[in-house]
Amino acid sequence: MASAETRGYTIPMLTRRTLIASALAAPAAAQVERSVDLGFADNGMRPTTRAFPQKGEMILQRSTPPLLETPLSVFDAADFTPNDRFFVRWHYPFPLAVDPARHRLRVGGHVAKPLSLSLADLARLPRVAIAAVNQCAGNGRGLFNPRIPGAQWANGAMGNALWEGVRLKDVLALAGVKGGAVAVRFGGLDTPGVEASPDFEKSLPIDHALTDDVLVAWGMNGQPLPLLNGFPLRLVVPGWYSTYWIKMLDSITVLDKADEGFWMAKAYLQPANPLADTQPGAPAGSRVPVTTMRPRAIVTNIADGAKQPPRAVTPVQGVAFGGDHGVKMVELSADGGRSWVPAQLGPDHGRYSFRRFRGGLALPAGKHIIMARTTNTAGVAQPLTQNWNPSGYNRAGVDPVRVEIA
Ligand SMILES: Nc1nc2c(c(=O)[nH]1)N[C@H]1C(S)=C(S)[C@@H](COP(=O)(O)O)O[C@H]1N2
Ligand SMILES: [Mo]
Repeated sequence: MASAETRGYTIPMLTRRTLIASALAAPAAAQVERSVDLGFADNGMRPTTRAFPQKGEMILQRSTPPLLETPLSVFDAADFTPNDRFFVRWHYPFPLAVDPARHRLRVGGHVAKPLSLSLADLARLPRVAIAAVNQCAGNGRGLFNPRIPGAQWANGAMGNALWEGVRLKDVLALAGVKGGAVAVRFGGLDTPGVEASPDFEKSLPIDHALTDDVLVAWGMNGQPLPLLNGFPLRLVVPGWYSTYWIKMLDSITVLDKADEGFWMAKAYLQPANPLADTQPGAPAGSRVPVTTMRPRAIVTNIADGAKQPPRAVTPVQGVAFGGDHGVKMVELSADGGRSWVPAQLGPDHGRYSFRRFRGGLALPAGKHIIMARTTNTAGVAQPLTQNWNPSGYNRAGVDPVRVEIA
């Protein structure tokens, strides 16, 4: 395999042969490995499974269409989430194999020249790679109080990868965006099956679609995308929730008016304030689409409710990300936020990446509550109290970790 130098990373170029290999995955019936406790107020036990193609042990939230969650211990082990442990979320049934030689990306709508691009066509554009966190807007929904219907994720509906592909703006330039464009809509190979259900399509405002960091990606951590993560192409929108990161991408449509489709106009809306925060039972008020992520720090080496042996200093480590900015700092507290000690930050892979942290707290025997909070490079600090909204989006507050030293 040849290699390309992009932003300091060496990435194997993806040949047709490697692309085909990854499409051979076939689904298998879900088999239970063990049970894990996701720490919800109730009903938090979930089985794990190894039965999905190209996936190792995952927390099984739903079999069809699959919702597979990454165990926290995976984030504790590396800056980049391995492809075979990366979470999976599909709304609708999707093809179980895709022939990359036949796959076409259609670019149309409000453009000068509609196109149908093969993977080889795309590979002729300048290649870029960006490390970025892919996080479901509903990550942590199962931890909200009061509880909220929907996928009951703990904090494993996220992952960090090095995404390789081409810039969306370069693809759009090939087709020639006409004046008056307002938005760009993206669709994938999955279909609702039920006729009345709307296709899963999402749009970006034209200004954001033309920024440097939005990619049409085929590579993930130096490998082709796993089938379940969108082989052979997906949109990557660093800093934005992954609802926009359309998988098995096969259509790009430039719009000259706002996208009134169900998944933009009716779904993925949140209260119109920075923390998407409201009171249970309050009137809906004005709502806006879910877009950028908030800064979060997640402790990964101590499970909520765990026992730890007495030590002079109890190590606390985890992953942080700054939302749509870099991580400036991570701090730890064991006294409800009255005092904080800084944690050390691990390697910086760019503003959209996980940044691991490691620190310690002097904890005497007994019960404690550990808090980790991050502040991003725009100066936005993670709040100590949890936000709440009726869809369970945008979980942004500190997740306290109960620990007993004994
Ligand atoms: N084609 C398609 N793309 C999609 C979705 C989908 O249902 N279909 N779900 C979105 C949502 S809500 C999430 S959270 C991410 C999950 O990405 P992953 O499965 O690679 O982790 O895919 C996004 N892209
Ligand atoms: Mo999602």
